[in-house]
Amino acid sequence: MNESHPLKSAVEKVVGAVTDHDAVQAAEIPGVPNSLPPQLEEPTEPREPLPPKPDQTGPETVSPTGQPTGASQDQMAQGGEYLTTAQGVRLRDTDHSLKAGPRGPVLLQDHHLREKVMHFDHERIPERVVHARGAAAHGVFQAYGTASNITKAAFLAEGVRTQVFVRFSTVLGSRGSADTVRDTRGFATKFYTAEGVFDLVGNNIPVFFIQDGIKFPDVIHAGKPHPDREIPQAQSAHDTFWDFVSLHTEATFHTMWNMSDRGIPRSFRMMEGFGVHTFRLVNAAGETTLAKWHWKPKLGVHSLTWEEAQIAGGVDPDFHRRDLADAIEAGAHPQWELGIQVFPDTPEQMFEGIDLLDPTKIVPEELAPVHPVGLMTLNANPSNFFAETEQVAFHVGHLVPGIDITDDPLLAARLFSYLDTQITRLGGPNFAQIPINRPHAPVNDMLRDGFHQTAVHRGVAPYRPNSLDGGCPFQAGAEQGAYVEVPLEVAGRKVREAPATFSDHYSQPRLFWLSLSPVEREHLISAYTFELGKCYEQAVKERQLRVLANIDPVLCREVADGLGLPAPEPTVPLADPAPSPALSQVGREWPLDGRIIGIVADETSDLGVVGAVRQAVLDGGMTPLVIAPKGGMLGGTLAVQRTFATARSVEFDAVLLAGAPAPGDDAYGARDAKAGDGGTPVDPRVLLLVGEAYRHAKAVGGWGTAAQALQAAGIPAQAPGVVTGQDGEGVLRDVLALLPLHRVWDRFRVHPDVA
Ligand code: HDE
Repeated sequence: MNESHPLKSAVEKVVGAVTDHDAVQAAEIPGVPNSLPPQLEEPTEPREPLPPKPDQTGPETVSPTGQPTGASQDQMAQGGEYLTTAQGVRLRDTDHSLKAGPRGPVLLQDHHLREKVMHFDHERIPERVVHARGAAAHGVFQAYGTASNITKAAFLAEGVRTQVFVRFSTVLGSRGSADTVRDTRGFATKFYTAEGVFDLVGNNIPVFFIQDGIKFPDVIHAGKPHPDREIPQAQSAHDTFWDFVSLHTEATFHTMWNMSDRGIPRSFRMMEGFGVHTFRLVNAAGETTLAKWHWKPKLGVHSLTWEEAQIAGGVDPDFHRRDLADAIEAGAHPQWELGIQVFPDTPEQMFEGIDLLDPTKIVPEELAPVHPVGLMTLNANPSNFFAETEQVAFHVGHLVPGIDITDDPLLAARLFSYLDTQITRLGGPNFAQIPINRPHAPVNDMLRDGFHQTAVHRGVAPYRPNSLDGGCPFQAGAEQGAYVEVPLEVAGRKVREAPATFSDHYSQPRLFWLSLSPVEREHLISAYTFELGKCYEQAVKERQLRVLANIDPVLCREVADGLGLPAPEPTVPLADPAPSPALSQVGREWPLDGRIIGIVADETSDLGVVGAVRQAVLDGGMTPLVIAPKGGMLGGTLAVQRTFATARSVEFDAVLLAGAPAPGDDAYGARDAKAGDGGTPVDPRVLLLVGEAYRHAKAVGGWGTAAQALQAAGIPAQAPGVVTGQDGEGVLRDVLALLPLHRVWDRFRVHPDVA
């Protein structure tokens, strides 16, 4: 994000020295669409397609059978300077159909028209049945070697670097739905290991709604829009969801996580990830250990406020997608430590009274610490969303030697479902050959033919045993790196029932409640009240209140109060668990990489100071966005990224005012309803911006005449997290000192009973 920014150097490479001020500043601010700015007039000379932007890459160029080709990624993309048919024949005109005379009928013989429209007609594939909305990035995982005593997985051996592709997602919404809805987030990682692909298909919440995979269609049908009107989109605030979870009380804990701040993350970069199930790790000696996977973000766990999430859903439905791509483009590469909680592999598969096969339970980190085993860095954006993010196919059954499954009944259904669903979604059984899914290890599988077969197999004997192909491929033994299932004893009566150890649905929700800070509890109360308040059916609300009564009386009473209903008594004795401080997101400090700082300025601001503050933000690894009354260059020197009309507070982690801008020329309701009646001495959009930032407990700062603007916005000068002064860079320093806590938590008022 400075002189050496990759986009700037790429632009320089193509157009020569970049001297234009605008281009330099554009290069520092992520988000431009291509690696070269377009010229104003329609180009008249052909040229090769542009390379991807420097922050982008594509799948490794291994062959469909996982073998290195040494080919450059350019060869996966289309090339040549002239338009062709799909058969490579050059075309003279793609703007007019072939007709019998300019006003005559279109001729059936127009092969180009037919090919073009035929292909377009089939551009869409089915979206994922869940997790349809997502964004992804490439990266690398480097192992610490700390897990080598308990797993022989080669990618976890010390110093081994493994390419990864990670897709984050929401669960309920359709592909075009908003990013910031209240929902669980998917966190799926594909490790292209030397021993084949390992997929860690997790969520940002450590538990699940159901204990048995046979209930997955039920919970998803309940959460998806109502089947008659197909509303509401991408949210759980409706009757069918609460009808189901209030009856199916094993969903209580997961529902509670969704209602907490975890359900509305600030960024994919600021989420934890969890494998949810307990897995079985195997070391070289064949010894086994039970383990749970955790991803710990280097930037900490951070969430939106509900109002921010709602505003962002409208003003920037791509909020999380943009955040991830922009951060990577800006060089703020997000990192997570992979960690494991480990438990002895006893016949009971229990730990401290917790059934490790129950995916609705956590093991508090205070009981079983998370041991770091490696570091993941996401360092490149995909170069084509469809080819990579849409076509990537994860599967919990993509395991490598050293990692095995347990008898978690939720995991069992997943082991079937992921392979199965790809057949519909990706149109046949050969999806492993799609470039983003190709293993980076040689494939010799005897699987043959099928739709979209892109390998050209040799040999005549894809069967075993054979002699015609010399008996090949041979089966490997464990010593040749074969995947060998742990030879466990299996016994039992054939029944359809859950174990008694799965029956406690309330102790851990109570543990969660007791572990949250007062502000987080308030957010939980308001989320339940909001969601149930959107339900129509009284019985559904009352039934869910009964569930809440079994968690905590204050939680239940406050929600009941908001709904205008009496609070019921608990039906089970309330547990008294020790709180788990690790569950709270409040109180710790985190780095600021890739944060967005809005700087409001106009012609009356001291632009030298604004420039210096802007540069200091860039130097701190963050993105400064200059917000001015109109676009273009402020004072002829400072590129404007947002105008008072286009800016909205939700985009910024902190807002700085370089003065108190007078109303812009367009500050009246008919032009911009945000401006209302106008008539304020400071532009009303600026007052809204800073007022919202203040309300959302963000740091706010200003210099020059900014104090007047803050006063006009009703922001008390002495309020926590409000910084004013005459020295712009000093104000920035004080504001940045507030940001590591994520919010100015003291600004939220808390009900005395909740504190
Ligand atoms: Fe999934 N899930 N799931 N799930 N899941 C899918 O697979 C399923 C569950 C998760 O970015 C589908 O390729 C069943 C838990 C993620 O492409 C499907 C059950 C966890 C993603 C499927 C579960 C997850 C999916 C839809 C209960 C966290 C997105 C498209 C037994 C540990 C992956 C697809 C991506 C996607 C089935 C429960 C995580 C239908 C049957 C628990 C992150 O196969």
